[in-house]
Amino acid sequence: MFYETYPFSLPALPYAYDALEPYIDAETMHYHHDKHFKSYIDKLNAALEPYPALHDLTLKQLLRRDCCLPCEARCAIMQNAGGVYNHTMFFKMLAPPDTAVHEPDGVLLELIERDFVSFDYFKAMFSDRASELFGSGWTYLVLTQSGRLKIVNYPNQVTPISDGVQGIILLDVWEHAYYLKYKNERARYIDAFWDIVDFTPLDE
Ligand code: MN3
Repeated sequence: MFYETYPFSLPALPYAYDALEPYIDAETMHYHHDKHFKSYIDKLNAALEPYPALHDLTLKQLLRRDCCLPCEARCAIMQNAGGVYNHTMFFKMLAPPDTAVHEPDGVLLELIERDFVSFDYFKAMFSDRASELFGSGWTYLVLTQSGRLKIVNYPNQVTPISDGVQGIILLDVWEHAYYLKYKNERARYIDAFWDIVDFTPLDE
């Protein structure tokens, strides 16, 4: 997906729509993947269509090119490319509760223990940051250029690429990600996330 260029297409979910039950319900997954995610793909393609010079760029190249995009299309391209990038990462790093790798190991675990003391303490801090995110956005664990892990809240469809850092795990804190099942109880959705997050390394 991250090597794809215009026209972008909706990647299939790597598991069944009901595979994340009871933590995320099938109806939410249908709306989230088939409507919300698809809408970012469609709007990104529409925004890029008039600009053949941008048709050979990957998602990351587009997101890094923020300053040099055509003025009149810059917002539409950045917002929708961000939506495509964030949702691609998000659906890839979830997995059915019985197959998900619930805890990191190796280098990532060492970095988490160095920067957050323990994995449990990291989870509590990540959950707190997701709870306090105001409005719509994403909570990310990122690796900075100096090699430190940080938990960062990004508004709307901003991505870690705009900070020049590498996203590792992320949680969609837009209401569309949880409202059908959890209504106003965002904390219950955040708790459920830890049962379906998959620490199998991302193959970027
Ligand atoms: Mn979403």
